[in-house]
Amino acid sequence: MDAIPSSEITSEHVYRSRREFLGGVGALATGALALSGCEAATVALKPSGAKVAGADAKAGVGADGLRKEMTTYAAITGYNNYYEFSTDKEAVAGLAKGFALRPWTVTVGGLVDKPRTFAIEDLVKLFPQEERIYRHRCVEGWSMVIPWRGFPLHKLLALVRPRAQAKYVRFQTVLRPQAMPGQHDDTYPWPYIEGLRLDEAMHDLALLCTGLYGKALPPQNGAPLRLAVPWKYGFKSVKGIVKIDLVKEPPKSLWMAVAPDEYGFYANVNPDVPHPRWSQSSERPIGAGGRRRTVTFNGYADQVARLYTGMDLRKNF
Ligand SMILES: Nc1nc2c(c(=O)[nH]1)N[C@H]1C(S)=C(S)[C@@H](COP(=O)(O)O)O[C@H]1N2
Ligand SMILES: [Mo]
Repeated sequence: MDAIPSSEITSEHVYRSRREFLGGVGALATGALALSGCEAATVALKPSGAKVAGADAKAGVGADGLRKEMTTYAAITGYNNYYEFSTDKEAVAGLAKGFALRPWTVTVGGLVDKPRTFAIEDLVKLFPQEERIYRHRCVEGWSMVIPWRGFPLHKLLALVRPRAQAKYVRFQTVLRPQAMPGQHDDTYPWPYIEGLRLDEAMHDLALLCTGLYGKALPPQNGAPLRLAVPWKYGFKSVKGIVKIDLVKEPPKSLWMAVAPDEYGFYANVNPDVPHPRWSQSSERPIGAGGRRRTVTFNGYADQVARLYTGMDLRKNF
């Protein structure tokens, strides 16, 4: 892995200091950053190292046992799953370096009244960019805590006016084999496809990300536009988005096509449903050492459990 330029390290330091400052002026921070009732906000107001009632601040573990300390910029940008570039997590950043992010368009269509194609630079100007700290749990059993910048997906969907027949949202990653060496590996049916049920996509926690640690999103993290769905396994958080379609049927994701017995459509984080090849009951927080227990919906149950009332989450895994 390449050495991290000092400019980026400085930026992380400044970002963390700003967090601590905001954490110290609760009322202002609440107004500026918080989402009422969201764990994202709770985390945002407890910067690493800050004194938090009932928490082990040093270890970054809250009273609820959940990790709240942000993963370093170096780890978030140096340990990546982005199979279009490589299946080697530490090789992705190097291979993605210089990946062209302009021109870039995002087409939003399908069962909508107002289909549109946006130039990415216009799209990011349409909505205020928010900062949200989310936990990220990869299906492989590792986790991070990531300070994203972005805007809720529901704002974009509202703009195109989904029709009544639209029940699901399908996301498609860019197809650019000349710049993405992994797309020559035909074990995988490129382009990468992911999907959400429309009500999941409309949930305020579903975030379209444009930045990380207060700066532009690096290519290895899915620039210029990637999804973060923090209550689901990481593979649902599709990167390099060029197309979003409102559809009638559940989209077949790349992972469902490759291994339907291992990867379901829902992929909600669930410590009680093991992957066929490993347990999901605990996770390895990157940069923190040791293992932590994994929690249902990755700790976002209060916000999202209502989406699944009456569903058997073992069958709908
Ligand atoms: N297009 C695309 N999106 C993707 C992936 C991928 O290989 N291709 N990997 C997924 C997986 S498995 C994870 S864990 C996250 C990793 O995001 P990060 O590298 O920003 O942490 O991206 C997800 N989105
Ligand atoms: Mo993942």
